[in-house]
Amino acid sequence: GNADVGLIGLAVMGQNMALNIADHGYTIAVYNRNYERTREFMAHCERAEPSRGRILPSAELAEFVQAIARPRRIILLVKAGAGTDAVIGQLLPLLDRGDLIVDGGNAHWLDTIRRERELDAAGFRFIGSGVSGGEIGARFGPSLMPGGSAESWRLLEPVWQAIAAKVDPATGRPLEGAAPGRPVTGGEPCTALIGPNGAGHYVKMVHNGIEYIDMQLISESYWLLKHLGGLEAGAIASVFRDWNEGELSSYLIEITSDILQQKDPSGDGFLVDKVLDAAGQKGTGQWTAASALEQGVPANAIAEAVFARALSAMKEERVAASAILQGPEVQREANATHLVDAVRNALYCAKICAYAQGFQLMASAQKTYGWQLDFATIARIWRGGCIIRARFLQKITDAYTRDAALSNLMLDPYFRDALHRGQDHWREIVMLAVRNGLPVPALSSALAYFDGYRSARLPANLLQAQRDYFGAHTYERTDRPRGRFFHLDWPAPDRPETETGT
Ligand code: NBP
Repeated sequence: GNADVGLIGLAVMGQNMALNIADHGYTIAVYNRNYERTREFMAHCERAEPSRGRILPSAELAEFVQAIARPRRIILLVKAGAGTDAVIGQLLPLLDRGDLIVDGGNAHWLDTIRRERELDAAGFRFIGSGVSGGEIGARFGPSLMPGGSAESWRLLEPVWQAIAAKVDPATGRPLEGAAPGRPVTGGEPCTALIGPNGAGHYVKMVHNGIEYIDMQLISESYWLLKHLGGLEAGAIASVFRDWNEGELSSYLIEITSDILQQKDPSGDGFLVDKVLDAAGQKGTGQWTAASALEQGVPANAIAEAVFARALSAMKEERVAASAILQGPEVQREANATHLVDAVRNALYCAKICAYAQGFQLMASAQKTYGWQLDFATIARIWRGGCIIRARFLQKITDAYTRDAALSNLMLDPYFRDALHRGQDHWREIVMLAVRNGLPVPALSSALAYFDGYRSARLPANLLQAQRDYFGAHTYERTDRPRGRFFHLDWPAPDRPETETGT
């Protein structure tokens, strides 16, 4: 065969990525379990896609494999989990040693570690790659986060660099304007080898966790402007449009502005006011929070964003409770201009903390899994293509370029100064929300993280004493070196304090 690449799974993501690859001049063999999907896709290509001549459909998996030049590069975009294992199992007997399988699904990183190990032992290559940007990203330039060996990456790199989102190196902004058959050329591609085995999928997962908190922070800000400022959706759209001109400039702020100004196509008023307030989730936010708990990394704002979705989903229970549990009357703020400014600062400060948490989580995971992550590069490839793309990410790249070993993003001079500038407003906003009974779990937990992280002393002295009291868990002393542990028989304090071995 002489197709340059193969792709399995022609649902939304697979179709769009296949077209992206073909638009970049590659010949691509495609296969889907249910052939009807393949037929529909090819019919669409015939109607509307200039690159259709480079897309080669197969009805049979063996025929598909034979159509691809060796060493083969085969991209999987099937439902993550059992679907991925099933496809790999069917493929293996048809492949030759040295062929490369690339899993572009949202796999759990531990599955990716396992698959890479199993395939490597059998003589095959495997890359688990995060793909971000939804269907539009897949079509015209996603952010791609591959994990695998350097040799595997050499096979995939030209394709991944070609199809990834491109960023203007001078401004750090995504290059736009791609259309079917006319991809964007030039610019820095939003992809780089993240690390071995599961590193790419782990980083993609953290990206999604950050996406959860970014969205939650924006939603809380909208809620405060609505209830404390008394602004209607259309007015809040203008606020977000202004914010999109400054340091908050990002894809999520931009689409929020679009969403808020959208009128209800089937009635009066704004559509957002009619959308049911019950959030769904597909699991990557939950994985991020669970991984943070497992690693003992305080990513509390990211976890709050997952819990906030869970609480929102209890719609009927909340409606029933709202008739029973009472809070304060909401008092409008007289000065809307000040409110808007204060909310903007609160949002920006909390966003810095949220990203600090995401990067701390990755810093911890790399120790656990033996990766060496380059945080400047990770922020760099998130500048375009993905859902969290933002001007802000250039600042993160700059911070890790200044100091690759930065222990926390908040300590970088740029972000430190931003937190110092914004924190009065941030505190004011959290206090206003609390006083008015408006829930702001993300804005307030990020503030608790900031205040906790910058506190040389915390009340854990008492907590540790409690642990020693009921469980003899011992304590260290502020007036003794770290690593020396003491115990007191608290109910009988005339017994002497003892120093224990460990
Ligand atoms: P889905 O996640 O809905 O998966 C549908 C595809 O998986 C179809 O091609 C289906 O084939 C195939 N499939 C299934 Br289900 N079980 C299979 C099996 N046992 N053997 C072979 N094929 C099987 O598609 P998607 O939304 O395009 O997402 C693809 C991947 O990309 C997923 O892992 C997803 O998590 C990830 N992702 C999605 C997005 C997004 O925005 N949607 C973004 C980033 C990553 P069939 O037609 O025969 O049923």
